[in-house]
Order: sequence, then C-alpha cells, then structure tokens
Amino acid sequence: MSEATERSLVLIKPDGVARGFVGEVIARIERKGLALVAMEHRLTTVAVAKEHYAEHAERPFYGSLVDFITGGPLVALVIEGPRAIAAFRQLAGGTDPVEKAAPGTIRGDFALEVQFNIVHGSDSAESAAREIGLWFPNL
Ligand code: IDP
Repeated sequence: MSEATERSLVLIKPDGVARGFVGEVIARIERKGLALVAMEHRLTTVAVAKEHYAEHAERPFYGSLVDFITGGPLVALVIEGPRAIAAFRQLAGGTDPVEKAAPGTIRGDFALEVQFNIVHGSDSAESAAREIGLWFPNL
C-alpha cells in the first residue's frame, strides 16, 4: 500500500544559509526521495516571521527568534512525497541539536544551539497547509 503524497514547508534558516548548508540540506532532501516543488532564496519580513511563529508568541524567545529569522536571507522550499512531513522531520532531527537530534540528522550533524538549528519543517498537515499558504501564496 502506498502512502498518501504530502507537501511540507521547509526553511533553511539564516544560520544554515550563512554557514553554507543550502546544498547539503537540498542534497539530503533529494537523496531521501522527496521532490522539490518550490524554492526561493529571500529576505523575510517581520510580518511573515511573526505569523510563521505565531504559536510561540508568548514564549520568552519569540522576539529573538523573529530577529534571527529576519536577520539574513533564508531559503524557503516546498517539498513533496509520501509522508513528506514526517520524512523531513526525521532528516532534520529534534529541535535541540545536542540533546534531541541524533547524529546523522541535519541538526545533529551541524548545530549546537536550540535557536540556531539550521532548518524548519512543518510539524503536521495543518501546519504545512498554513505555512505553504503563508510562504508561497501562489502555489
Ligand atoms: P521545531 O523547529 O523543531 O518545530 P519549535 O518548538 O516549533 O521546534 O520551535 C521553533 C523554533 O524556535 C526552533 O526550531 C528554534 O529555532 C526556536 N526555539 C525553540 N525553543 C527555543 C528556545 O528554548 N530558545 C531559543 N529558541 C528556541
């Protein structure tokens, strides 16, 4: 039985772009077998960053997170494939790159701090629909 095709919103965050991991992250997505549906290198407005991370608005790190995401260019992608949402979360590893992300994952291999964890991936079908609409309204 084949799994339903899904789409997920992926961000290579400004730390990942600044450190030169765009190619590495895209290569891992492609090697997993996921397709690239959209991709754009861009600066993010404060409005989009706040909307993207709205669920964290009450958290103490929210302001710093918005500053970080808007502080330099990032690469936004829409990826597609069977169980694409969970598949990319597996490639990324847990949020804390030291205590949660296993070696072999993007965060486990390349990051040290929770905020500067290289990538974002949608965490559910609902989040993916909302985030793809926010970042790629014409898709
Ligand atoms: P996720 O990116 O693994 O889905 P979330 O809990 O949704 O994790 O957090 C969103 C992003 O906010 C994280 O990827 C990370 O960049 C940042 N973040 C989460 N928790 C903290 C924290 O305690 N301090 C600083 N930044 C955080």
